[in-house]
Amino acid sequence: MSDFEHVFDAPPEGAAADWTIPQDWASYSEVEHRTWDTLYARQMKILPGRAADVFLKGLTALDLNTGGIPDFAVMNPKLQALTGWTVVCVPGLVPDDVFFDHLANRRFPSGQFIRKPDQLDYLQEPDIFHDVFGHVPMLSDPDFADYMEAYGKGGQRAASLGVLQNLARLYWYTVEFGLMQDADGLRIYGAGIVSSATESVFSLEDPSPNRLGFDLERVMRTLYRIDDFQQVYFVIDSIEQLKRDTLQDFGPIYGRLKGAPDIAIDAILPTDAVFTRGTQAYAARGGRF
Ligand code: HBI
Ligand code: FE
Repeated sequence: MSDFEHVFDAPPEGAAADWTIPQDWASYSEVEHRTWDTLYARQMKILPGRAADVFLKGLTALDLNTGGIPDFAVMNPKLQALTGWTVVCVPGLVPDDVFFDHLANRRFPSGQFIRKPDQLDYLQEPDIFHDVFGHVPMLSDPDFADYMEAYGKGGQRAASLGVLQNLARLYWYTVEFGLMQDADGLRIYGAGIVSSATESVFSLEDPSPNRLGFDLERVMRTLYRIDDFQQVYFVIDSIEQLKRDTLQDFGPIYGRLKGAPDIAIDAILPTDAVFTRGTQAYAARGGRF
């Protein structure tokens, strides 16, 4: 199962058996380095007061704003010293089993390429800005680092049990589009949000989406959209809660999920903790910005 269209079935020319390729940092053009700088500067105008402290702290610790696309040879020793994670380059989306194997071994696969100057606001495939700016700061937090490794290991098991779509929803609504109740209010930590100028604002401030308390089984039953702003965001109390909830044995949960219907993307259940009852006006007018 994959949500995306452009997944090859074998590593392309020049890629290793695990789909990794060299970053070849010297090959990035001036335009590509400037694209990183533009995106970085734009997010830094938006994220203070919106991104979770843990994300901003990780971003600072990794020093990703030294001019142009980060060189993994410089970034990786810092990340490795903090949590034992490293970042490897891949050509783009990789098959699920390859993705999980990297995560299970504390390697985060990042796209090698960066978006073109006319794609600053939206692209569906994860590029190096989404993968490094969006994902890597959180990997400097020890609890989140453990959570991601557990997700990789869980993915291998979920695939063999035929419940990968349920586990993929957990990833979507936490790692990609998660919100957190920080000491000072609601904050974003999901990589899909913090790497997007528009969704950084929409996810917190637009009256359209529902914002609901995180509940593991509920999230695993909830449909999602890959091509537009989310219609529902789930709020965790802390990374520690996420880690605690997900380090349990998912066997009994998978057993219950088999008989349980999916939950609609805009549903609010009587059991939900409601932070915002959204108007859903954005989706009702057809969405896409
Ligand atoms: N490959 N490079 C890359 N990045 C991803 O986020 C990714 C992937 N392959 C599969 C995948 N994500 C998801 O479909 C799994 O989490 C289920
Ligand atoms: Fe991502």
